[in-house]
Amino acid sequence: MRVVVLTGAGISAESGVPTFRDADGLWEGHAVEDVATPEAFDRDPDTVQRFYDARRRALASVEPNPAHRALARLEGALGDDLLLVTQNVDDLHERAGSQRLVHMHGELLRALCASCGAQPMWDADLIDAPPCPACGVTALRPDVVWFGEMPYGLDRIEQAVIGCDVFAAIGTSGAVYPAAGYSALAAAFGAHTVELNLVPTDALTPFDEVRTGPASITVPAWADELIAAASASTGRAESDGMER
Ligand code: BV8
Repeated sequence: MRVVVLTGAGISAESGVPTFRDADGLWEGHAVEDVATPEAFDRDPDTVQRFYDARRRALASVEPNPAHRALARLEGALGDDLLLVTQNVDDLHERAGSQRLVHMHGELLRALCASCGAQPMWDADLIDAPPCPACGVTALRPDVVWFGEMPYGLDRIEQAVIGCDVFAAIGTSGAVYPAAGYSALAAAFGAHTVELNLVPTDALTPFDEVRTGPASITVPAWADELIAAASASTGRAESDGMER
């Protein structure tokens, strides 16, 4: 059973990482076009650097929650049959143990050198324009995909979505493309699609299954069902093998 999971800010909400579009969301204090576009960075780099410096610093005080840990357990059971795609730029999936992971919108803990293209791991502030470790030029920005920029890993993601049997969208409002189009793509290729969210989103192509509630409750329950199904099918295959 090949599974693709797409996560959004909602999976990290219970860890204390603010979402974007909920009541107390990140965009509440900032207009998106003022902090998450290349034009904003060109116009006012300090505001954008401070916005991401604050979010990078905040990572030190948050922990993965049971939803992140459940997806790491699911990877342990499914191995290469699971691909975890996240729109999130926090490192909570990694800290929970997930390894088969694509950060399609980049990572807070990585910088990007606008001069040489290096993407060094980075946990300090960028507001003081430190030199790039690779080329020495003071041209480091957050390695985060802004609106109008090409997300990372699109080919790998699309291949996995087209080939999967189950597609789950967890804690995402479905407001941003191309991520928001993956559930329809999966459905078009015959996958069973599941949404796990506090509230159902009005996706263009309705999900086959919707589980509402906080991710820390719904994701472990859903993951444990898949783990049980995967071990049952492995058990059947082994017993068939023994009977032959
Ligand atoms: C691009 C920066 C060219 C990082 C972000 C059609 C095709 C392709 C592109 C477009 C298109 N139409 C429009 C576009 C352009 C644009 C776009 O989508 N605009 C929107 C506004 C219409 N897309 C782009 O520019 C993308 N690049 O298109 O490149 C291209 C062209 C063709 C094909 C391919 C490429 C770049 C998009 C990336 C933008 N960067 N942020 C950062 O600062 O973090 S977007 C931002 O929103 C975040 O990255 C975030 O990941 C993303 C989505 O938000 P969510 O994660 O869903 O969070 P949100 O707050 O919205 O929702 C939270 C959800 O959680 C809610 O549903 C809530 O109910 C739920 N929840 C809350 N608490 C809980 C919970 N669920 C469970 N449990 C809880 N406890």
